[in-house]
Amino acid sequence: MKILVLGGDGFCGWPTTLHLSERGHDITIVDNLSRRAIDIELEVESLTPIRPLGERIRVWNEVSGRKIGFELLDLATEFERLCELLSDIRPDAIIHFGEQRAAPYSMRSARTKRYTVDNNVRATHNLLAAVVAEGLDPSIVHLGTMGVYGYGWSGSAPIPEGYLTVKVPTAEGDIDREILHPANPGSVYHLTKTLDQLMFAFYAKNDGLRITDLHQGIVWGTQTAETARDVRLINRFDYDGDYGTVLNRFLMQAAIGHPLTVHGTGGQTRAFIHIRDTVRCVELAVNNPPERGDRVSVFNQITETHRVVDLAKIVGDMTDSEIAYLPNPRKEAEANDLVVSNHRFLELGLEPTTLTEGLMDEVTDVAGKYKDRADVSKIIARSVWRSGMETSPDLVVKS
Ligand code: NAD
Ligand code: USQ
Repeated sequence: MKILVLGGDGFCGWPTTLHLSERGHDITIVDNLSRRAIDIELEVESLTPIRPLGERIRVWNEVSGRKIGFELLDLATEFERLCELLSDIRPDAIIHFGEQRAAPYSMRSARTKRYTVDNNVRATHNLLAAVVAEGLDPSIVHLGTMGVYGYGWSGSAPIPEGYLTVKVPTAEGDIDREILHPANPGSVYHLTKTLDQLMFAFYAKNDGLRITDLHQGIVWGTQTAETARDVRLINRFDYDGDYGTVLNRFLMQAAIGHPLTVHGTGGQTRAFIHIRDTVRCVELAVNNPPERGDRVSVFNQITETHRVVDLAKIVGDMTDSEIAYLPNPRKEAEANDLVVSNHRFLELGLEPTTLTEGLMDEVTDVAGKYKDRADVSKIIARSVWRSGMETSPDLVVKS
């Protein structure tokens, strides 16, 4: 298949690109390298030494014999160029990872809130409008987030895959209707994913676009079989207070002897998936698109759920690390239930990588190996959800 990977230089996009290229697909990456620019803005680097995208692509060609195309393009602002690219390539599938994805970064300031909305909403809408304008019929696979559902709204009821059956009272009695699950975003970033959902629903209904929305949990791990083939193909590993996600942060903190930074009580329950399962799920979604005229196909792309404090205890016990309970910089429930239905991927044959597999390898092979690259002053999360909220001072000071 000819596949465009939007955001193919990022943490999920790069390993997905290599996974699909290895399986013989003809891939073109579209990326404006904004994630690398944000590293410069935040004065932080991936813990792993990622190479420039051109070098990554050349090395992949050397080790696999396969070619990957690259178009430096801003999805949010370069609509005409996007149309030209679509009409030149006429892709069979488009995988859309190309958005600003950190909740803390999206809450940092009025500027980053506006950037996140402008970037994400325009990128998604430009893609949909360009596909329609060019008269194409690719299957579109978008990376959404579990955070569109919010946390705790439905108590212990399992979160369904996208749609909820509700009873609508009428004069003739109740009628059953399936509606998009109510949106309950917890940050401006998560808000943009709920807006994406509405755009997808509209374009599926009005234009018959074939769209799959993958509500993915928090991704952990770093490497896949393909990114591990040469050190120059290594995937990025974010550990800073804005972009680092909770489990990878704990793994990195354990590796450098930093206390594990639990926000609040750690009673927040979240859904998780290993990066190796992310790439497999995206492949399954590309191979199982909806039909023209179908509603948006939604999968919950998660393999397990855990409380943050339990993750800290697992990592702490394994590595003899302390746990630090810090003021929570976010406005979120102290504790929540989370039961998630994920049977659609399991039925398609996904065999999940569980947390117990590979956790220690991550600490030693990745976080431990590159620990000297860590800047400890970037660890504490300082982007607050409302001005005036308390944050922790640094727990470890640079020597
Ligand atoms: P990332 O920031 O590492 O990668 C995103 C890529 O998109 C970057 O390379 C960036 O340069 C590019 N990009 C952003 N805006 C663009 C634009 N306007 N034009 C062109 N390129 C643009 O993020 P990631 O962790 O790989 O996440 C990818 C997708 O998966 C995101 O949409 C995110 O919301 C979703 N997701 C990620 C996680 C996670 O834990 N990482 C979990 C659930 C969902
Ligand atoms: N947390 C800590 N300590 C830390 C970091 C985080 O206790 O050092 C807590 C947070 O307060 C939060 C939870 O861990 O309660 C998860 O935070 P996170 O940064 O790991 O994840 P989140 O902000 O939700 O965002 C990440 C990705 C985002 C994706 C989302 C999937 O950055 O792109 O959409 O996970 S989900 O959470 O399922 O919506």
